Amino acid sequence: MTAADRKLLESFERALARQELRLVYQPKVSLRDGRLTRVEALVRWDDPERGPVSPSRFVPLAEKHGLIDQLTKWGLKTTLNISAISLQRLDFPDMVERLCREMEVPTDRLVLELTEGATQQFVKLMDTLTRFRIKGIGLAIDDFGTGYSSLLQLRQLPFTELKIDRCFVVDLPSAHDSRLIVKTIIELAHGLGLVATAEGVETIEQLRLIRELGCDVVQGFLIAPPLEPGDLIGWNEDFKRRWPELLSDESLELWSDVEANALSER
Ligand code: G
Ligand code: MN
Repeated sequence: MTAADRKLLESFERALARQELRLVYQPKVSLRDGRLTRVEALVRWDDPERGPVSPSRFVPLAEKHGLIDQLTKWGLKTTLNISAISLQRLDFPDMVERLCREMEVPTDRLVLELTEGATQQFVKLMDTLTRFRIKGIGLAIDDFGTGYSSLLQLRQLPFTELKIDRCFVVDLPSAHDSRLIVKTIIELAHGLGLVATAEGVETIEQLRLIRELGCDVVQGFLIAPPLEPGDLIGWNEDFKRRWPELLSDESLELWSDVEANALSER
């Protein structure tokens, strides 16, 4: 362990003791019926000296400190971001399974969201990923279409869900090429038997387009920002009312026809 990591770990342990660490939960809803399918758990740590510390820095340390306990206690289907570093340990799937058993949470309720990094290529993690799948744990490929993620992974690795990076979602209403890319990614996901999820949906137009293109699950500020645990039930009640309203615009049909034609003309 480096000196910086040791310091971070010490601060992290202090933060845990002082309860400065918290989890927020961002709903993921079905584009078919607007129902809550899972929540993505996101860790927030505001260190008094460092300020907000990125989960990508402390999550590898956090996993050893009961983080998963807190998540799974929630009894909701949960997706959890996992750093590729912890995946290098072959016993990691066993550890996650053991925690699930201790918390009496069925493993098929858990989906791990993975982002590929420069030094942690998924293809090198085949054994670990396969072990997760054998245990029934789902695997989502996060931020698909950017960074290091590649088509090779989809062919070779046992993913169950593909998350379309928000950079493609942002300009769906304005950019033809983004729409084509998203459409193709969704078809690719479905062809491979994967759930297609769109991240970062912030506007009604984006929501309608992504639904139009056949995406399965949506997540983003329009649906809900990451929420405090106590706010989830209230949000869910409210969203059941909001969902039909989000889609009930007669002009939408006309408009999406125009879009569909434009796409097929390319
Ligand atoms: O890489 P990943 O998809 O796990 O990123 C999750 C982060 O994205 C969280 O920090 C969350 O707050 C943020 N986020 C969630 N929804 C939206 C959104 O609609 N727009 C933007 N810009 N960020 C979002
Ligand atoms: Mn994620």
